[in-house]
Amino acid sequence: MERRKFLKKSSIGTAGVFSTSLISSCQEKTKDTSALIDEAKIIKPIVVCTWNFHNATSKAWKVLNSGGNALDAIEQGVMVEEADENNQTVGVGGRPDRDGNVTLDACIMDKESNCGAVLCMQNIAHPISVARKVMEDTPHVMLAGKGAEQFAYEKGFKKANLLTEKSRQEWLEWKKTSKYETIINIENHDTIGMLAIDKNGDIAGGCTTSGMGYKYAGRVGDSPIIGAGLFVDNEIGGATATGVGEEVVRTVGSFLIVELMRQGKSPQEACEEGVKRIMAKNEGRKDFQIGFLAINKKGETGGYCVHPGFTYSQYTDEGQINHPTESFIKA
Ligand code: SD4
Repeated sequence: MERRKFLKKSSIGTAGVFSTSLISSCQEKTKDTSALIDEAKIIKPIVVCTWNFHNATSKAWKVLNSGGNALDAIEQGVMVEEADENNQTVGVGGRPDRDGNVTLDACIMDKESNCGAVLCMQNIAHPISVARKVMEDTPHVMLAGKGAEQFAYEKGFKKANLLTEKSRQEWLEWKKTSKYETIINIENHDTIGMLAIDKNGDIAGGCTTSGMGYKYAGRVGDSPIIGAGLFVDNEIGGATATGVGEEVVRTVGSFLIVELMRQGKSPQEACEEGVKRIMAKNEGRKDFQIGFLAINKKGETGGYCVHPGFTYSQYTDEGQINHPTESFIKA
């Protein structure tokens, strides 16, 4: 009895010593990394987002350039796409699930690793703002479905019709030939993931989508999952993803990319490694697109994708540019 107690105590002791030394070595590494950053060389403020959503980066830039913080820039930036009826992968105008219901996913993360998300939420036009309310006003990180919608009403959000006539007509067409089967389409894109650094050098990120078109009812992809569709560590950088979420979830893609940057990779190298990890688990498959976008604490950015075609929009005090990216499968 006494011996068992001793063993238990000593193993806890060992684990304690081990984890303490592990934690302190990690902390040292983190400290070293930031010590290497030459303040004068940091590009800030800066905002980047998936695809060529220049209106979204313009809006975010206005917030950053007038001294606003990265979190406000993210929220206001991605709201531009959520409100755009012509973008059929985000917010109002998004393609419905196979039953004809538009369900939205979004998440947001700040410099202190606070985060909030809504999953599979209907009838609310700005899921990113509801995600922020989850982060700021509840003890939770994620709210899903009816609960998320109810919470949004409690916070003053108004009920909105998300299904536009265009998306409804396309869904009706799809129903004629689809046999009710969801198809993973390599052109399934236009989700917005955004990363920003404000004038104080603090990073935030957000991601918002209507998900895969004609998905099963209740399906949730990577976009509202912290670590998969988005991850921010204010000491290191941030990453976000677009494309077929199932594959991003399987590798916890955005977390992986931030961890690779922590180990010393550039944002570009980290995104390439992230895509390669996914492709290693999908040998021979060519039927899906994924794009990763990353930024590090210095304001360096990178992007990489499975198939050609992924671009990202960037805004700094040098103006706005569109970055094409390289791809794993060549054109
Ligand atoms: C999802 N990743 O729900 C999202 C879809 C997407 O560009 O990114 N489309 O899987």
